[in-house]
Amino acid sequence: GDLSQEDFKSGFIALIGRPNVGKSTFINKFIGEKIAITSPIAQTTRNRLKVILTNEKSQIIFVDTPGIHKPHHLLGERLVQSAKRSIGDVDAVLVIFEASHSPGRGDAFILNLIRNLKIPVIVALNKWDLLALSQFKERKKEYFEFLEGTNWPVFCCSALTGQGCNELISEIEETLPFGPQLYPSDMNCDHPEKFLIAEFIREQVLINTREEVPHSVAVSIDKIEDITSKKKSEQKSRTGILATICVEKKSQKGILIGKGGSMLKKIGQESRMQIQTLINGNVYLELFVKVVPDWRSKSSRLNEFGYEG
Ligand code: GDP
Ligand code: K
Ligand code: MG
Repeated sequence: GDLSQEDFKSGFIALIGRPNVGKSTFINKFIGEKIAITSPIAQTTRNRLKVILTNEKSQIIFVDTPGIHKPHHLLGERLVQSAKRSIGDVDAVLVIFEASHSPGRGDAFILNLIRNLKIPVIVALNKWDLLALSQFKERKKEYFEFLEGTNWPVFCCSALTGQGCNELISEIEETLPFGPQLYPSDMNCDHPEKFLIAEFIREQVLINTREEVPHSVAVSIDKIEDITSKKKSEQKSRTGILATICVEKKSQKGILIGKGGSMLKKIGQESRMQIQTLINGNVYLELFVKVVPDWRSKSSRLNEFGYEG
């Protein structure tokens, strides 16, 4: 017979963890396509991104948060505020630790932040794939000692390989309250495409320039327009996108453009591929680089780039 509406579960779960533990990778794994941006560089996720996983029994809404760390400037403070605010609005928390390391001071900081929460907490020990068989027992023991007194369920898993992820999803489903479906079944992300396009470009900047252009980079999308040819023979859709990459220093602009424009070309080509997959059509992408001194310290600038205060 029909599945009773009363059996349906739905709710919000915040992903909490230090930078680079794999929060965004988890989200992408669950959804089965690339939504959250991931990179080996910390603080890639700046804005809270909601990702929605719907099946016949439940709707899980993940809230991806920026990695929590000690704030060094205004942007850093906003990242921590944003993470804290996410915890305030949700039904449960998924806290992710990196099993490839023993628990350290940064992990203790996270633990203290959530220790006294009144909502359920689920623990994922991620990157389990990086451990040698001989390390399993010892590392598990370290984390169980670290988490002593919490009674939270603990899952060993790998967001990269998918190992242990189904069990984790089942536990999250169990934990969520009974409730109606909140978003349409085919909606898997709450951000407009424009936001994701900017994030894809920013990701390629971070990947290609590594440490040389740090987190003082922001991307604004200036124009998106349909430039599909009117000719019947060229029916494939084509979207034109103009975007500006803002950096703080003139030297960073130089690095971003590269010798004879080679770096900017590479960033453009690689982000164009990602955007084409996202919007399922051809893309013409034009990138500009602009120096905006000190944008991270200016409140108005932060608002302009979408970082709510
Ligand atoms: P976030 O900052 O917490 O969102 O972390 P990301 O999802 O951006 O991941 C940071 C880095 O760790 C990326 O290079 C990922 O590919 C890598 N990573 C994430 N999960 C795993 C995992 O389970 N195993 C391994 N080996 N690498 C992972
Ligand atoms: K990251
Ligand atoms: Mg992230």
